[in-house]
Amino acid sequence: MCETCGCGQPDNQGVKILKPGASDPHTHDGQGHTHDHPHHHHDHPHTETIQVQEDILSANNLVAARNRGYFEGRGIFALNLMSSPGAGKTTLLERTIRDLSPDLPWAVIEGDQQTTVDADRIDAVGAEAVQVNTGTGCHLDALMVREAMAQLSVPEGAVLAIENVGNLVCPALFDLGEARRVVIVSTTEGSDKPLKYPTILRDAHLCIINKLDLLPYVDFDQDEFMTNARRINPDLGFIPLSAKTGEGLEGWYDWVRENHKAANVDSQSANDQ
Ligand SMILES: Nc1nc2c(ncn2[C@@H]2O[C@H](COP(=O)(O)OP(=O)(O)OP(=O)(O)O)[C@@H](O)[C@H]2O)c(=O)[nH]1
Ligand SMILES: [Mg+2]
Repeated sequence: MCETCGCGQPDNQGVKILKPGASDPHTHDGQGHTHDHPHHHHDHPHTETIQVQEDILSANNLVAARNRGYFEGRGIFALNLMSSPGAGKTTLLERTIRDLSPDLPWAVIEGDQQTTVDADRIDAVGAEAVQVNTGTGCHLDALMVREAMAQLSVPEGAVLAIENVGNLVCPALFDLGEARRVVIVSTTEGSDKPLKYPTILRDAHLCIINKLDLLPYVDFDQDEFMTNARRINPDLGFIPLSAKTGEGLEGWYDWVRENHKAANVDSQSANDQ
C-alpha cells in the first residue's frame, strides 16, 4: 500500500458513490479532492507507517467479513474483478451480462478514480450499477462496497460483480467480502507480469487472459505467462478469451454458472443450520 496515493485517507475522505449518469457538482479541481491538510512526508518514522497500514487493513477485514456474511446469507455470488487499467473488465462484463441475463440476474459496483463512464456502460446493457469514485485512492475497500450496496437493490441469488479500480498493486491487499477473486490480464501486457506483480495473483481463484484476438500482433507467450503465474499460485485457473470476438467466452460462462451455483448451495446450507 502506498503512502501518497490516497489509500489511507481517513474515513474514505473524497470518495463518492454515484448512480449512472450522475454529475458531480462538488468537483471543482478535476480531481474530486482538495488539499487543505498539511503533508509531512519526511517526519514519520517508518514504524508508524507500518502501524497505520496494519490498522487500516484490519479495520477493512472486519467490514469485509460483514459483507461476506451479508452476501452468503442472501445467496449473492460476489466477484472481485481486478486488472491493470484497460485490460477489458468492463467490456467483459457488458458482454457477459448481455449473454447471461435474464437467467442470471446481475448487479455491478464500478470503481474508478473519476467519472461514471463504466457504470453508464453497465446501465446501458440493463444491469443495476453504481459507481464508486475513489478520488485519489487506487483501490476499492470493504466500506466502499458496503456503502455502494446501500444504493443498489441486489436480488437474492444474483451475481454481484465488483469491478475494482484499474491497478495491479493495491486492490490485492483489500478484501471486499467477495467469494471469488478474478484477475484479468490482456495479451498486450507481457508474459512477465506475474513475476513483477505477484501479490495480485497470490489469492486469485481465476486468471482471465483477455484480448486473444491480438495474439498475432503482440509478443505474448501464453505458456510462459501461465508458468510464471503458477509459480506464484499453483492452484490458479486460467481462461483465455477475447471479450471482443467472443472466442473462449463459453469457458468463462461455465465458470460463472458453476461458482454461482456453489454460492447458492453454500448459502442454502448455512441458512438450514
Ligand atoms: N482487441 C480487443 N480489445 C479489447 C478486448 N477487450 C477490451 N478491449 C478494448 O480495450 C479497451 C479497454 O477496455 P475496458 O473494458 O474499458 O477496460 P477496463 O479494464 O474496464 O478499463 P478500466 O476500467 O479503465 O480499468 C477498450 O478499447 C476495449 O474495446 C478484446 O478482447 N480485444
Ligand atoms: Mg472498466
